[in-house]
Amino acid sequence: MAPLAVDYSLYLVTDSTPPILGGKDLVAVVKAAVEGGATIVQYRDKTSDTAELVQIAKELHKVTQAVGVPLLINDRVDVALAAGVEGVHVGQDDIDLKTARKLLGPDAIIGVTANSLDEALEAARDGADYLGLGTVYATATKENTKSIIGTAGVQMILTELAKAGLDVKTVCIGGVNASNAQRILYQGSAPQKKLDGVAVVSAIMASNDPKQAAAQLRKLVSEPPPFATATSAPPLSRADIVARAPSIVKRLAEQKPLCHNMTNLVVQNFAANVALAVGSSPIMSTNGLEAGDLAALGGSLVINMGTTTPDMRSNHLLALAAYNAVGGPVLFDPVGAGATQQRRAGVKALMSGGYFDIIKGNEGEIRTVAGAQGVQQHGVDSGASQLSLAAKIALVSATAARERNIVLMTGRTDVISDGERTFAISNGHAYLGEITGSGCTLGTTVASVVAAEREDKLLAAVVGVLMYEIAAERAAARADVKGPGTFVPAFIDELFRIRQESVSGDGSWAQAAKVESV
Ligand code: 3NM
Repeated sequence: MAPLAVDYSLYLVTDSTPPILGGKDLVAVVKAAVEGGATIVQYRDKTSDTAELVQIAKELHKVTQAVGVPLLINDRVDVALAAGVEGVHVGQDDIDLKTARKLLGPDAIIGVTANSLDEALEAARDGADYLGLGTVYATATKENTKSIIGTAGVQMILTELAKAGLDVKTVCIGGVNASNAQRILYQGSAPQKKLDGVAVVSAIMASNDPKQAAAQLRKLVSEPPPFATATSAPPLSRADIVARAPSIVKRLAEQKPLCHNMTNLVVQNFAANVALAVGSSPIMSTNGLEAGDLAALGGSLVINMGTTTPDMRSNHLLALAAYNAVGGPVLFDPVGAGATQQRRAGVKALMSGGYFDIIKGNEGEIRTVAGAQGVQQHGVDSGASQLSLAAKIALVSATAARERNIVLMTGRTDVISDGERTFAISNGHAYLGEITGSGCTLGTTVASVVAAEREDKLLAAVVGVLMYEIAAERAAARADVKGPGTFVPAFIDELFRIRQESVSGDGSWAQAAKVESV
């Protein structure tokens, strides 16, 4: 077995091809990278002749040895032996692990690429020191990758390795860069087993300043992302929620945080009015280029995928990155996610492009987010429910655990979970289904509350749902409400009234909460 002290946190894989290395000198780039903070290096060169490989490996080894960083050779045990480096990395089509171990001995570091659970389990059982898990995201650096497994695939493999009691080290590879490294470590890790690092090629090798690129990545991988939830979730009962909801709504009203809505053309005005009624300050900017300035103001963001266009998707991705960078809460409303190919692709692009603190949708939308095959929504409505309450609870909590966020599935009974704590909420009124934008403006309400209560985002989201749905019940019960048309203004009034009551210390509205821990 290899020495225990290997630091896998920033694993550099080299590439000598012109599209990546450009006109730079390989040895100089590696020197800069290890000085910047790369903790382990793999020399990967699929084209040079053997004599040249050995020569370059020796030069690289001088550079890595000087800073105490291990050097591995991709695929070629003979080159590793000839250059006297610390080990090899083998792919599934390379020399097998057991033979490599026999040739290199017990102290060599031997890593194996694993694209699937079976490959990972086999390599770990056969004594690999570490696994390279991937491909996380599609990458131009290696076009013939086998399968794109995303953070969900990485996390699943880690969970199973932990269950099998295999404590092999792991890094993940494919499309990792400074914009996503922290999120990939966060969402790719499992509760029982964390990733030990990220492996990158182009993020360092293609950089004009590889030392700075490595230093930036090293700093990023040593810290949790700004949006990470720090502590393990405290238990939460209905009584806690009812007791705390009014003070959270009061805080929202007092803070009046920005609620930035990138929403569809249908609901912009309604969403802005709902934000005002619940106590946040709405801005409806769809320009991704100004999202950085807005994110700095400390509010939350709603990304609503309705009436989407390719241009809007780019703006959504810019805004998502801006809010993720400062830890500003982001709610994703994947409107009509299962309705068209464009929207299914949109869900994938957004979910692999950033972190959503909360994903809110109807049954069809959440099933699409969860990855169910063959979900066909007819338009943006969910259609007839196909899942029992128990199945909804299982799906919502598993998806939240996988994404390490909060998932809210709306319906006659709403189900909401952070992967550990799950609640069913059955407030609301049928009129909400008779007006346009009720789902979208629920997103605005939840995002507004989360902007004011960030310690426990699940609690905040539950309070948002309750405020919204109890206001709907109160509005529908009014004598002046005769149908959906008169319901809308009364509903805005009731949201406002709940806010005013909370501010004045009357929290009785929360007694109407039909929420239970499930
Ligand atoms: N192996 P970049 S992906 C070398 O999936 C390699 O096994 C992969 O390059 C795998 O960091 C990959 O530039 C290339 O995206 C990763």
